[in-house]
Amino acid sequence: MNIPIVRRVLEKNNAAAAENRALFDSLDVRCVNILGGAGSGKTALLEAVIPLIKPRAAVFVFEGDLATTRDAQRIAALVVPVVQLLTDGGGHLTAPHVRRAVVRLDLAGGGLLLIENVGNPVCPANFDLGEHARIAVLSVTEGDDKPAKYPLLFQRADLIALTKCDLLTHTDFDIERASRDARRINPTAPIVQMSMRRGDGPARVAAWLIDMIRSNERRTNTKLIHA
Ligand SMILES: Nc1nc2c(ncn2[C@@H]2O[C@H](COP(=O)(O)OP(=O)(O)OP(=O)(O)O)[C@@H](O)[C@H]2O)c(=O)[nH]1
Ligand SMILES: [Mg+2]
Repeated sequence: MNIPIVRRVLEKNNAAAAENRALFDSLDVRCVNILGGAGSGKTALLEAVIPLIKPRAAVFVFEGDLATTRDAQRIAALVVPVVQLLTDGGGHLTAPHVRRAVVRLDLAGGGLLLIENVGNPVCPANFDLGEHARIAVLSVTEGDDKPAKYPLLFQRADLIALTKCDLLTHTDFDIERASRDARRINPTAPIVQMSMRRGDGPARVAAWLIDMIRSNERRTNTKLIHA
């Protein structure tokens, strides 16, 4: 007798994520998943960082949202290939969703694929998309207790961006407290204080991303486009 088996959603997702990563590796594409709460400044970070990377490497963007193509339109204004991934109410992107979108881009020349996940500090952290690295975004207007309250988001991050630092004086956000809690969960990820309003931080994040592309190129022996 055949017993029906329903696999856990995460197991299915992890298998698809492994396939995505293998595909990205075969194409010399580095993929970065950008996660954080709604309105934390993910798209603003991309808008500030992409122009700094574009002269050095091909950049592609997936924009994850519940509805609208507004973020994709903001990215398209930077003249980089972008695909809007709509979840129609879902609170996170999944690896199969990313896989379906990959065919929309010509990734054959390699480069950097930046995926802005759905604005949500909880669910996206559970879903591997096949990325090589994660950036966790926390704005100072969200409160300094968030690294302790949403540990998975920060635990699995390779870089933590503290955004909207120009608003620090208008909040009770304590950078020391947030950093200490983040460090306890994740001792190694760099914590970058950013303000897209003032232009603080994007150069550091861009350098970190370019470094990541370079290390991969050293590994695979391919070359960066030099400006
Ligand atoms: N003061 C200040 N405002 C910022 C900064 N970065 C972003 N904002 C504002 O914060 C709001 C949200 O920014 P977005 O970049 O759209 O945030 P997001 O995380 O992409 O939002 P979702 O995609 O909806 O989750 C916008 O009104 C931005 O103008 C910053 O550094 N300083
Ligand atoms: Mg956005």
